[in-house]
Amino acid sequence: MELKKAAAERAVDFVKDGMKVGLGTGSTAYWAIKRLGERMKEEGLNIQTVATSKASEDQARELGIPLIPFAEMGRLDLTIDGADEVDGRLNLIKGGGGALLREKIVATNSRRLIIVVDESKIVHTLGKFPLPVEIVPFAHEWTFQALDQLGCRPQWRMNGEEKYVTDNGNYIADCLLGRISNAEGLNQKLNMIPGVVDNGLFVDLADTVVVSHSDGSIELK
Ligand code: ABF
Repeated sequence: MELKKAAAERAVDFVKDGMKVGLGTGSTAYWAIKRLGERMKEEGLNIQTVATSKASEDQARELGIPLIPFAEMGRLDLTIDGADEVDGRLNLIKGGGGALLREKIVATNSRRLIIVVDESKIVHTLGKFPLPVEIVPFAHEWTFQALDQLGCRPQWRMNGEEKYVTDNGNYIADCLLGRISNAEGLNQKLNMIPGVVDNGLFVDLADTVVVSHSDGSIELK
């Protein structure tokens, strides 16, 4: 927890008065949102935000952080979000928390994407973390088969006995790839399957990665 907090708080230093900021999702982004709320109180920081999940939206609302609707977000100055894996090229796997679609839309609409992670998320090659793929409910069995035929080893994400449902009303298949040698190619292949809404590969989207280390240091990549 302390490591996640340290990385998140360092990233919030990049937020300046008047910015439009994208709020990420997950237990690391949580600390960034909390710190933004503190800075608003302490310094009178004036920002507008959009949230990548209902959970983050609720947290922002509780802290009195102004939220703007997606339709009005325009281009964001900065987004701070977590990740499940980060490789040496700053490509990412995201979506373990189930918010990958909104996260990708918000990240793509941001001038700068800052990823906040502790050192455990840094990998040489992406893929050990199961890659989430968001799938529309219509004909989802067929889409699942298409993923299987691609060699993705998909498994439905479950919520008890039921399939997990995203904030957008879709399902998620987690793909047990092990090793992703060509993230860009796989990203394109997956998103060409009809029924796939998007997947958790974030290729060439992160501008800065803030990594907290167990020796107390913070690294900017
Ligand atoms: C979101 O939260 C996701 O894209 C990623 O799945 C997850 C990271 O979780 P945490 O910060 O809780 O480890 O950013």
